[in-house]
Amino acid sequence: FHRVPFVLANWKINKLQGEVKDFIEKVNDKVPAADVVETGIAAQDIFLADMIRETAQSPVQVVAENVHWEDSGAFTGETSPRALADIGVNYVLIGHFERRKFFNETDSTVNLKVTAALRNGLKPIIDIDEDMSAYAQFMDAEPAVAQVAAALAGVSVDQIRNITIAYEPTWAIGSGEAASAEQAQKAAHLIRQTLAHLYSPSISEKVRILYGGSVNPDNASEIMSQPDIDGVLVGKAALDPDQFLKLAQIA
Ligand code: G2H
Repeated sequence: FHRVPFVLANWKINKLQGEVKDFIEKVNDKVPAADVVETGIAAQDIFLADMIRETAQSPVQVVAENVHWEDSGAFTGETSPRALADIGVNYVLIGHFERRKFFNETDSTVNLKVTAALRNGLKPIIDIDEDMSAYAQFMDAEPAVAQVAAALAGVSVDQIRNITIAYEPTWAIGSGEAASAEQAQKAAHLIRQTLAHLYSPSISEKVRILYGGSVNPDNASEIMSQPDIDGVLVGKAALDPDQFLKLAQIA
Protein backbone atom coordinates (compact mmCIF):
# COMPACT_ATOMS: atom_id res chain seq x y z
CA PHE A 1 0.00 0.00 0.00
CA HIS A 2 1.43 3.35 -1.03
CA ARG A 3 0.84 6.29 1.30
CA VAL A 4 0.93 9.59 -0.59
CA PRO A 5 3.25 11.98 1.28
CA PHE A 6 1.64 15.03 2.83
CA VAL A 7 3.42 18.39 3.21
CA LEU A 8 1.35 20.62 5.44
CA ALA A 9 2.08 24.22 6.35
CA ASN A 10 0.77 25.47 9.69
CA TRP A 11 0.64 29.25 9.57
CA LYS A 12 -0.79 29.59 13.10
CA ILE A 13 -1.85 33.27 13.49
CA ASN A 14 0.76 34.66 11.15
CA LYS A 15 0.05 36.40 7.84
CA LEU A 16 -2.37 39.10 6.75
CA GLN A 17 -4.89 38.94 3.92
CA GLY A 18 -2.56 40.30 1.23
CA GLU A 19 0.25 37.96 2.27
CA VAL A 20 -2.09 34.98 2.08
CA LYS A 21 -3.08 35.94 -1.45
CA ASP A 22 0.54 36.46 -2.58
CA PHE A 23 1.63 33.12 -1.14
CA ILE A 24 -1.16 31.22 -2.84
CA GLU A 25 -0.53 32.91 -6.18
CA LYS A 26 3.12 31.90 -5.93
CA VAL A 27 2.58 28.23 -5.09
CA ASN A 28 -0.67 27.39 -6.93
CA ASP A 29 0.86 26.28 -10.25
CA LYS A 30 4.05 24.91 -8.77
CA VAL A 31 2.91 22.32 -6.23
CA PRO A 32 3.10 18.64 -7.25
CA ALA A 33 0.00 16.73 -8.36
CA ALA A 34 -2.08 15.48 -5.43
CA ASP A 35 -1.48 11.82 -6.24
CA VAL A 36 2.29 12.37 -6.03
CA VAL A 37 2.55 14.65 -3.00
CA GLU A 38 -0.42 16.14 -1.20
CA THR A 39 0.12 19.74 -0.09
CA GLY A 40 -1.92 21.76 2.35
CA ILE A 41 -1.99 25.01 4.30
CA ALA A 42 -3.53 25.37 7.74
CA ALA A 43 -4.59 28.97 8.31
CA GLN A 44 -6.81 31.14 10.47
CA ASP A 45 -10.54 30.64 9.92
CA ILE A 46 -10.98 34.19 8.58
CA PHE A 47 -8.88 33.32 5.51
CA LEU A 48 -10.27 29.88 4.71
CA ALA A 49 -13.14 30.85 2.39
CA ASP A 50 -10.89 33.11 0.28
CA MET A 51 -8.21 30.43 0.20
CA ILE A 52 -10.70 27.80 -1.00
CA ARG A 53 -11.64 30.11 -3.87
CA GLU A 54 -8.03 30.96 -4.70
CA THR A 55 -6.96 27.29 -4.76
CA ALA A 56 -9.97 26.05 -6.74
CA GLN A 57 -7.76 25.18 -9.74
CA SER A 58 -4.84 23.85 -7.71
CA PRO A 59 -4.26 20.70 -5.65
CA VAL A 60 -3.40 22.69 -2.49
CA GLN A 61 -5.65 21.69 0.41
CA VAL A 62 -7.00 24.38 2.70
CA VAL A 63 -6.89 23.23 6.31
CA ALA A 64 -8.50 24.59 9.48
CA GLU A 65 -6.32 24.87 12.60
CA ASN A 66 -9.06 23.94 15.04
CA VAL A 67 -12.77 23.13 15.18
CA HIS A 68 -15.55 22.98 17.77
CA TRP A 69 -17.11 19.64 18.77
CA GLU A 70 -20.76 20.69 18.31
CA ASP A 71 -22.23 21.19 14.84
CA SER A 72 -24.23 24.28 15.81
CA GLY A 73 -25.67 26.15 18.79
CA ALA A 74 -24.68 28.68 21.43
CA PHE A 75 -20.86 28.48 21.46
CA THR A 76 -19.75 32.06 20.88
CA GLY A 77 -16.39 32.41 19.18
CA GLU A 78 -16.07 28.80 18.09
CA THR A 79 -16.11 27.38 14.55
CA SER A 80 -18.61 24.70 13.58
CA PRO A 81 -17.36 21.58 11.79
CA ARG A 82 -20.50 21.69 9.68
CA ALA A 83 -19.68 25.25 8.57
CA LEU A 84 -16.11 24.26 7.68
CA ALA A 85 -17.37 21.39 5.54
CA ASP A 86 -19.99 23.69 3.99
CA ILE A 87 -17.38 26.15 2.67
CA GLY A 88 -15.33 23.30 1.18
CA VAL A 89 -12.68 22.60 3.80
CA ASN A 90 -11.52 18.95 3.73
CA TYR A 91 -8.97 18.72 6.55
CA VAL A 92 -8.75 20.04 10.08
CA LEU A 93 -5.84 20.06 12.53
CA ILE A 94 -6.92 18.87 15.96
CA GLY A 95 -5.04 18.96 19.25
CA HIS A 96 -1.99 20.96 18.26
CA PHE A 97 0.47 21.37 21.12
CA GLU A 98 -0.31 25.09 21.28
CA ARG A 99 -4.04 24.34 21.63
CA ARG A 100 -3.27 21.91 24.43
CA LYS A 101 -0.86 24.31 26.14
CA PHE A 102 -2.62 27.68 25.85
CA PHE A 103 -6.30 26.77 25.36
CA ASN A 104 -6.88 23.85 27.69
CA GLU A 105 -7.24 21.28 24.95
CA THR A 106 -7.31 17.84 26.56
CA ASP A 107 -7.34 14.29 25.25
CA SER A 108 -11.08 14.25 25.78
CA THR A 109 -11.83 17.49 23.88
CA VAL A 110 -9.50 16.28 21.15
CA ASN A 111 -11.56 13.10 20.91
CA LEU A 112 -14.84 15.06 20.80
CA LYS A 113 -13.43 17.22 17.99
CA VAL A 114 -12.16 14.21 16.04
CA THR A 115 -15.60 12.62 16.23
CA ALA A 116 -17.32 15.88 15.24
CA ALA A 117 -15.00 16.36 12.27
CA LEU A 118 -15.56 12.81 10.99
CA ARG A 119 -19.34 13.13 11.41
CA ASN A 120 -19.21 16.16 9.10
CA GLY A 121 -16.96 14.58 6.47
CA LEU A 122 -13.81 16.45 7.54
CA LYS A 123 -10.51 14.58 7.74
CA PRO A 124 -8.77 15.11 11.09
CA ILE A 125 -5.02 15.60 11.34
CA ILE A 126 -4.46 14.70 14.97
CA ASP A 127 -1.45 16.19 16.72
CA ILE A 128 0.39 14.03 19.20
CA ASP A 129 2.97 15.83 21.32
CA GLU A 130 5.39 14.49 23.84
CA ASP A 131 7.10 16.23 26.73
CA MET A 132 10.75 16.84 27.35
CA SER A 133 10.97 14.41 30.26
CA ALA A 134 9.89 11.54 28.09
CA TYR A 135 12.60 12.51 25.67
CA ALA A 136 15.20 12.54 28.45
CA GLN A 137 14.23 8.96 29.22
CA PHE A 138 15.27 8.01 25.71
CA MET A 139 12.09 8.18 23.73
CA ASP A 140 9.83 6.45 26.14
CA ALA A 141 6.83 6.98 23.92
CA GLU A 142 4.23 5.73 26.41
CA PRO A 143 2.51 9.15 26.66
CA ALA A 144 2.32 9.42 22.88
CA VAL A 145 0.75 5.98 22.67
CA ALA A 146 -1.86 6.89 25.30
CA GLN A 147 -2.66 10.13 23.45
CA VAL A 148 -3.26 8.26 20.20
CA ALA A 149 -5.63 5.81 21.85
CA ALA A 150 -7.53 8.61 23.63
CA ALA A 151 -7.86 10.72 20.48
CA LEU A 152 -9.24 7.76 18.53
CA ALA A 153 -11.75 6.49 21.11
CA GLY A 154 -14.91 5.50 19.22
CA VAL A 155 -13.37 6.00 15.76
CA SER A 156 -14.45 3.07 13.58
CA VAL A 157 -12.39 0.91 11.24
CA ASP A 158 -14.00 2.68 8.27
CA GLN A 159 -13.28 6.13 9.67
CA ILE A 160 -9.63 5.51 10.53
CA ARG A 161 -8.74 5.73 6.82
CA ASN A 162 -9.61 9.42 6.99
CA ILE A 163 -7.24 10.13 9.87
CA THR A 164 -3.73 11.53 9.67
CA ILE A 165 -1.51 11.56 12.75
CA ALA A 166 1.10 14.28 13.25
CA TYR A 167 3.82 13.55 15.78
CA GLU A 168 5.25 16.79 17.18
CA PRO A 169 7.45 16.47 20.26
CA THR A 170 6.93 19.62 22.34
CA TRP A 171 10.61 20.42 22.64
CA ALA A 172 11.01 20.50 18.87
CA ILE A 173 8.15 22.92 18.21
CA GLY A 174 9.40 26.33 17.15
CA SER A 175 12.70 25.64 18.91
CA GLY A 176 14.86 25.32 15.81
CA GLU A 177 15.88 21.90 17.10
CA ALA A 178 14.09 19.16 15.16
CA ALA A 179 14.05 15.55 16.29
CA SER A 180 16.66 13.45 14.56
CA ALA A 181 15.34 11.31 11.74
CA GLU A 182 15.97 8.28 13.95
CA GLN A 183 14.00 9.71 16.91
CA ALA A 184 11.14 10.72 14.64
CA GLN A 185 11.05 7.29 12.98
CA LYS A 186 11.07 5.55 16.34
CA ALA A 187 8.06 7.55 17.56
CA ALA A 188 6.21 7.17 14.25
CA HIS A 189 6.78 3.43 14.36
CA LEU A 190 5.36 3.25 17.88
CA ILE A 191 2.33 5.20 16.75
CA ARG A 192 1.85 2.78 13.84
CA GLN A 193 2.16 -0.16 16.23
CA THR A 194 -0.51 1.46 18.39
CA LEU A 195 -2.79 1.73 15.35
CA ALA A 196 -2.10 -1.92 14.55
CA HIS A 197 -3.04 -2.84 18.09
CA LEU A 198 -6.21 -0.68 18.11
CA TYR A 199 -7.33 -1.68 14.58
CA SER A 200 -5.22 -4.11 12.59
CA PRO A 201 -1.73 -4.24 11.07
CA SER A 202 -3.10 -3.77 7.55
CA ILE A 203 -5.17 -0.75 8.58
CA SER A 204 -2.19 0.77 10.39
CA GLU A 205 -0.32 0.69 7.06
CA LYS A 206 -2.97 2.93 5.49
CA VAL A 207 -2.75 5.79 8.01
CA ARG A 208 -0.36 8.64 7.29
CA ILE A 209 1.96 9.72 10.07
CA LEU A 210 3.63 13.12 9.78
CA TYR A 211 6.51 14.57 11.74
CA GLY A 212 6.40 18.19 12.91
CA GLY A 213 8.71 20.44 14.90
CA SER A 214 11.36 22.72 13.37
CA VAL A 215 11.24 21.04 9.96
CA ASN A 216 13.00 22.94 7.18
CA PRO A 217 14.26 22.14 3.68
CA ASP A 218 17.63 21.07 5.13
CA ASN A 219 16.39 18.41 7.53
CA ALA A 220 13.20 17.36 5.71
CA SER A 221 14.61 14.86 3.29
CA GLU A 222 16.20 12.62 5.91
CA ILE A 223 13.09 12.80 8.08
CA MET A 224 10.73 12.05 5.20
CA SER A 225 12.83 9.14 3.98
CA GLN A 226 12.05 7.19 7.17
CA PRO A 227 9.75 4.22 6.54
CA ASP A 228 6.99 5.23 8.97
CA ILE A 229 7.03 8.96 8.20
CA ASP A 230 4.70 10.07 5.45
CA GLY A 231 5.20 13.79 5.46
CA VAL A 232 5.80 16.88 7.53
CA LEU A 233 3.86 19.54 9.41
CA VAL A 234 5.80 22.77 9.11
CA GLY A 235 5.40 26.06 10.94
CA LYS A 236 8.08 28.70 10.59
CA ALA A 237 9.77 27.42 7.43
CA ALA A 238 6.44 27.15 5.59
CA LEU A 239 5.68 30.87 6.00
CA ASP A 240 7.90 31.34 2.96
CA PRO A 241 6.48 30.15 -0.38
CA ASP A 242 9.85 29.10 -1.80
CA GLN A 243 10.63 26.98 1.25
CA PHE A 244 7.15 25.45 1.12
CA LEU A 245 7.67 24.51 -2.53
CA LYS A 246 11.10 23.11 -1.73
CA LEU A 247 9.59 20.91 0.97
CA ALA A 248 6.92 19.70 -1.46
CA GLN A 249 9.61 18.81 -3.97
CA ILE A 250 11.65 16.94 -1.36
CA ALA A 251 8.67 14.77 -0.33
C1 G2H B 1 5.12 22.83 15.20
C2 G2H B 1 5.41 23.27 13.83
C3 G2H B 1 4.14 23.29 13.02
P1 G2H B 1 7.56 24.81 13.65
O1 G2H B 1 4.13 23.66 15.79
O2 G2H B 1 3.02 22.65 13.58
O3 G2H B 1 5.97 24.56 13.89
O4 G2H B 1 7.88 24.16 12.34
O5 G2H B 1 7.74 26.30 13.61
O6 G2H B 1 8.29 24.14 14.78
